[in-house]
Amino acid sequence: MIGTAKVNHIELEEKYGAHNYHPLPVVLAKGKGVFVWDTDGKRYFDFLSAYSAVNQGHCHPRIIDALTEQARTLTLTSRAFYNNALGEYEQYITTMFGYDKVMPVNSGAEAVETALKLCRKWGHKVKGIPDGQAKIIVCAENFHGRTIGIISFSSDPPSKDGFGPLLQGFVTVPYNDLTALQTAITDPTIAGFLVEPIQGEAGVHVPDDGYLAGAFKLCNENNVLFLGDEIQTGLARTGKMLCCDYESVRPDILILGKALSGGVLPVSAVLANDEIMLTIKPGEHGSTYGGNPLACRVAVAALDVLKEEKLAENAFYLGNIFREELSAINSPRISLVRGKGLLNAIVVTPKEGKEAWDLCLALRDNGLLAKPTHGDKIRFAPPLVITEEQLLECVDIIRKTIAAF
Ligand code: IF1
Repeated sequence: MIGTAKVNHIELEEKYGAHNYHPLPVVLAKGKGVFVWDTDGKRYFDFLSAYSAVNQGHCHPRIIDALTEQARTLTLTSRAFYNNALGEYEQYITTMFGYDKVMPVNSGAEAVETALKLCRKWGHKVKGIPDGQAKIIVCAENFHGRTIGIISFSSDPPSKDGFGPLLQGFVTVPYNDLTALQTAITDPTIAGFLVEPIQGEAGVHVPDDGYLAGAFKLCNENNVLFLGDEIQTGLARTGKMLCCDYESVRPDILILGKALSGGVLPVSAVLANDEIMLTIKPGEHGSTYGGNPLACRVAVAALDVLKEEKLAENAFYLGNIFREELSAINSPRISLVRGKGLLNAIVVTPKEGKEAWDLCLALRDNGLLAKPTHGDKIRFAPPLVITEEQLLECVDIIRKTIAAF
């Protein structure tokens, strides 16, 4: 509150903030576990989880304690010097995921860009692709971030139109299509294949069983690196620690972000073995905040919580119940239910001008927050700490809202 007048937060954002989002009209002020509260104290189930960044639930005490403890001690040294948190974190995360080394960075897009640089560098130094000629295969309908390099291979016009000139060196193949990948991958200048195990932004597009394993096999057979973007699907979201675990695929370059910090501050990571990671020498890559002590302590706590609270198992178990219950709502308005673990989406059939957005407004009024993606799809992704009882309560909210829709 400024003085006695009630601050109109939406007006302030409208007037003073970039208009690069179209938020659902709700102003949040507090978060705890699966719940968020608005400025009027109304409670909602959060079914977006900040795009899967708060898998551990809002303001998880273990993570907040790690943050506050380190925040009072040492927050940032830059990598010009060593510090007593980075090495321990690096050992922890590389041991947990089974890689020789980790490159610590901050945002998801920064991690994807880092992975692309590592892949190109390896392509040149190890595979022997002439400098400047390395190509990376990407999938249509991908979403890997918003930098100019990444949008250069987006197939979504709003993400790329008007931002040219774009980066070259990418080949697009249809997602979930091994034949197309097989045709593209034999080109000797291909250094890598970048893929989301499930396409989140495209509306939770789950590939056929065997797709990831088949793609991984094609990469191995053609000396091409498999780059797994697990920024949204990783860290227990889909019912396994990594979505690639469903098919025992171990990406040559593993990309993590979002829930790596439990929604507390931007932390991302790129993991790879020495043959790839050591192609980058001192002075060839970096970042001011990459590997800062605060991020290291928070990330260790965030990963601990995933394991100790068995959040992958919970997501696996509750995800099946969620999809069963949603599919049983045989409403003409829901044309599809798909997902893995607690990353799910429904496709809403518009009727009399009412579409997914309107359904989300009605869900908000009934105490559940979700957001449409690509027009007609609604992604449902609650924090993985949700209980069965809470999940069934949310199914009732969704069922009731759709019935009245
Ligand atoms: C927005 C989407 C989700 C990601 C994958 C890299 C990044 C993301 C698989 C980049 C980020 C966020 C970005 C946010 C909305 C959200 C999103 F709709 F954009 F696609 F989750 F599905 N790889 N996804 O999902 O990570 O740089 O944002 O930390 O840009 O609107 P970031």
